[in-house]
Amino acid sequence: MSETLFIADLHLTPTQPLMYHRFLSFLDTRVRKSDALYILGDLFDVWLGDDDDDPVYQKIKSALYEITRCGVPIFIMRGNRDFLLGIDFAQTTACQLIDDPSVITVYGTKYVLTHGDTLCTEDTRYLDFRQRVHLPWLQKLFLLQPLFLRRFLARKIRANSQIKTQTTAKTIMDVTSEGVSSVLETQNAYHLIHGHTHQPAIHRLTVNGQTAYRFVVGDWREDSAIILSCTHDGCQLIDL
Ligand code: LP5
Ligand code: MN
Repeated sequence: MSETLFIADLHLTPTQPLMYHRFLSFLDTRVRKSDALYILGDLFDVWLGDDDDDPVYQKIKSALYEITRCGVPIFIMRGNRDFLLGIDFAQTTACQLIDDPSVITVYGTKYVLTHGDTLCTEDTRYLDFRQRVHLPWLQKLFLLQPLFLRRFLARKIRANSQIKTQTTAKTIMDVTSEGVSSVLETQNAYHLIHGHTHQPAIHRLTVNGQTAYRFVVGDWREDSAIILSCTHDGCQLIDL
């Protein structure tokens, strides 16, 4: 069966072997037989630079390369946790880094792909933070720092973010209909796929007077991993 797979928010980290083993086995089984895999951000819980040589990251990179080497293309979008994924990572794994947003046509249907964080247009504190950490000069400066310092700063930012996400209304941290309509209208498309909110669902909406669909893939947990599988017949969410 021809299928193209979409996943996001795996949040892989060396301290959670169950999760990365599940990803390695997913690559080796379903992905190996697929037409392509799109990873829509937050493959990693945090990415502090391509020079981080933790053995677990090496294992994941080898597994990705093993699949791309066999001819299955893997596309990776950066998320709000792993926005520092860079050229070295792409070269080692032969994965293709794609922009956020990206527009693709799969089995004759046009899809807009995005991580999803920029659709949360009411979370202005986050969007302000995002703009800052995407400044190329700041990223360069950060990547020049020794890893222990990068880890220290990342821990501080994560702690700050954890307090924020626990104390902020869920509605503020969700996508807004303005954010969703705006990206679809700009790209002149009627199908949107994203992650980030960890609220897997297929939503029907109206854009420019036409029916549109918003597919939200789930995050990966110990007991579930909700991915999107698209074929010639359409797309469906599947719990692995
Ligand atoms: O990921 P999640 O769901 O928990 O929360 C996100 C938003 N938070 C983030 C931050 C990430 O969790 C941490 C990223 C670590 C990156 C490390 C590299 C740093 C490099 C920097 C240099 C180039 O994305 C959260 C959203 C939520 O999604 C829902 O959409 O609300 O947004 C925030 O929490 C951001 C806050 O609103 C503002 C943060 C101010 C940070 C100030 C840090 C001060 C630390 C000082 C260090 C000396
Ligand atoms: Mn995210």
